[in-house]
Amino acid sequence: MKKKVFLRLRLTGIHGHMVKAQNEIKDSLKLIDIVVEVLDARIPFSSQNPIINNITSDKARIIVLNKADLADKNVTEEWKKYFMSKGMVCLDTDTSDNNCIKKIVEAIKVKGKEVYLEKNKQKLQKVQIKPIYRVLIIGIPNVGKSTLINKIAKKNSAAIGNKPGVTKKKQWIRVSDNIDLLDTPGLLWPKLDDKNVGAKLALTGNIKQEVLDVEELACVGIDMLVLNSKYKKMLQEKYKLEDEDFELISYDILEKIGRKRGCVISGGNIDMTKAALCFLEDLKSGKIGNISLDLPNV
Ligand SMILES: Nc1nc2c(ncn2[C@@H]2O[C@H](COP(=O)(O)OP(=O)(O)OP(=O)(O)O)[C@@H](O)[C@H]2O)c(=O)[nH]1
Ligand SMILES: [Mg+2]
Repeated sequence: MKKKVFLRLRLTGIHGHMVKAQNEIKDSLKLIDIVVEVLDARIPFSSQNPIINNITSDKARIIVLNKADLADKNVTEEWKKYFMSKGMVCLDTDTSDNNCIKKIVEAIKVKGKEVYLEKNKQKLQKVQIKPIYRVLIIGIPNVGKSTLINKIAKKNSAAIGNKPGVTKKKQWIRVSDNIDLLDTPGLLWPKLDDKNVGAKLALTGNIKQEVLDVEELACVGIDMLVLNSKYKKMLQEKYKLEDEDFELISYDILEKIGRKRGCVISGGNIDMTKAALCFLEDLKSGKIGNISLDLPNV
């Protein structure tokens, strides 16, 4: 069975509410001391919104590579080196790990103090004894911004959910006596014309799967994994594929995966939509292994 693989993104409707979110964030920036940009550790390049760079360029910034528990650890280390070489503070995190949360709070306090001292250098008035650091948490949908805030606050103040677009409006949350965090709706750039970026965002769950043809997306995902010998091996082990199976086109590999995953319908045929959904879920949730889809400097 053959099928031409071409990924079509149907992304109508994103533009309007993203522009609104962007304007809201611009308004809030006046109050902000530090910007914490949350990226998906599996796709730091594809999950970095260039608009965020533009609207926050004059602010102190901390880069958080979240969901590091799902990413390829060596690649994440490379990304940390990359961001640090650009003079940024960069931390990799898994929001279920309290040590990661502590490190973020520590980094906010260090940066906050720097910003505060710089801001008050010229002023003659008495400086506050305990300044309050105002922190904007920003990033594309579903990277874990609200989860991170709740963990830092040690309470459920922000709504979370495993789908993009859970946070609808900005919300200030006091997380300690001297840190206020501003949770914002995920900000996705309106121009998603890079086919690879769109696919990577969908493969990691940062844009809704419904806007894509799931079978095509699964094929693109398989192609990406097969290109990397380490990930190809993970795929082979997970679905008990034979070496010869990799001579097939991705649609036929998906059919094999569907068979292994029990997506069989009458006549022994494979329900390809179900096969695609199973594969995509396995990939997204880390069941195939720790996989990163973006490498630094590519
Ligand atoms: N594996 C893993 N999952 C995480 C991590 N942090 C958050 N999540 C999950 O990611 C999903 C999205 O989390 P949210 O905190 O709602 O994401 P958000 O960035 O606030 O999303 P929007 O409000 O839609 O912009 C939830 O299912 C979280 O449980 C992490 O470090 N590792
Ligand atoms: Mg949220």
